[in-house]
Amino acid sequence: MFNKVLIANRGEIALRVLRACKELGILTVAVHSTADADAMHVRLADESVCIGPPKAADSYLNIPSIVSACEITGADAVHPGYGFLSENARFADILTAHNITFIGPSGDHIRIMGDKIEAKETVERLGIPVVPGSKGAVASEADAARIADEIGYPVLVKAAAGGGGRGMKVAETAADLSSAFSTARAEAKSAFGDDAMYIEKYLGTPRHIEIQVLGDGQGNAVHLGERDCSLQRRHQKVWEEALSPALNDRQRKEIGETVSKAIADLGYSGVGTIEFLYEDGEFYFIEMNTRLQVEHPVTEAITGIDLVVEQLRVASGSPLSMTQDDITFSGHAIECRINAENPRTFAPSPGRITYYHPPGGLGVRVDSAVYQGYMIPPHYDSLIGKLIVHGRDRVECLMRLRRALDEFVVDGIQTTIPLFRDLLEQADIANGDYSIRWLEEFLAREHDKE
Ligand code: MV4
Repeated sequence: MFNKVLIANRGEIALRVLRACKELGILTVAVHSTADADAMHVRLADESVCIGPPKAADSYLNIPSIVSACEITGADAVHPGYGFLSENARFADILTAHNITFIGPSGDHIRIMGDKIEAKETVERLGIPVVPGSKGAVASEADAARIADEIGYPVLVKAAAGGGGRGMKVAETAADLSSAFSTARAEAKSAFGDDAMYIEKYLGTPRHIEIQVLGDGQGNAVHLGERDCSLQRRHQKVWEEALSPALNDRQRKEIGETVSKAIADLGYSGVGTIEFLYEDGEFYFIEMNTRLQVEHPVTEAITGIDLVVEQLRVASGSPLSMTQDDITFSGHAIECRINAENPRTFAPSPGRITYYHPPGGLGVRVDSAVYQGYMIPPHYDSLIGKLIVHGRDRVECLMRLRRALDEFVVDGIQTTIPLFRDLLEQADIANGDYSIRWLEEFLAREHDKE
């Protein structure tokens, strides 16, 4: 196992990683920008290094500063958390070249999954079902029109370098294709400097269901069930739950086994998430994330497995400590993302937390790095915490969530907590009856009421 791990992140995820390291007897190094000198991850780490000014590009994304911090402190591994450098293949390669372990998959696996065309080709070869669409990149508008006619409208034009919804346009009919293609392509060119495009059948009202996997790079892999992340706003997840209200045990076993076999065959090491759209009983792969995800605690709640501990174990060269038969799913878990935002407009609301009282009790977990008196800096994303509740079934989980939200007090700033109280009043939420469109339609209805 590692002696000392540097955590190349901030906020709640830096704390999450730090906790796993401490429980394994590993020393921790925090890095921070000048804006984060008072942050909790800095206070709780064994050592800390200031790596630059507030702007992320100059600190948390500054590879030379982070490598220097490793050399100064003698860290033998780096955990990247999520966001920032967590899916940067060059960072993984540079650390490896410096004899520092990147706690994550190989640079090559990150690179493959970062190119959405290559990712799709790769997983399709491994037996994972994908969305019908172009074979590889689409060269020209004429090519696009021919392929779209074959697939049938509506179609979605996507950027190979995209993900998270950027560089994506729907063409409802053949008449829309030319403008959809050129708009999406121009967007991709300016956002990513890469205008390779592909085309897919557009699915109208799917759910977003993702499968958590864990591989050891030695030919072993397991799946840890799915998370339903359909409740999103502008490609930001708001509420995640496990297991999905839409799947039965037979479907779960079938897609889970398909995915874990593919991940084993790929020789993948570390945690990963295979994202699917799910519509009319069918799964369609869209992307793979090669990092630990924000919503990983719902999977931890229903499996009892510490995903960060598993990351540390496989990154240090241990084979998987479990087989698929060791993994069972118990009860139901829901995560609410608590953002420092206006709960109606979602405008950021940084500032000082004047009073803070998190909920507690059986089945309640709060992952957060804030505290009473903490000043939320305006430079980073607005996630200030996650409330994760676990119950024996979904009904108990919903009741516990309502109770926990009622206990939660965050004063001095605006948060998304009131949104979750409203969501719990909705019959569709109580019934688990929602698609990727549900939340934006709900917010539009609420807006019209005012
Ligand atoms: C799609 C789709 C419908 N059909 N692909 C959005 C971001 C990127 N991860 C993939 N996305 C989508 N791909 C096909 N063929 C709809 C979306 C999509 C979406 C997906 C998951 C969660 C929320 C979403 C919101 C809008 C669009």
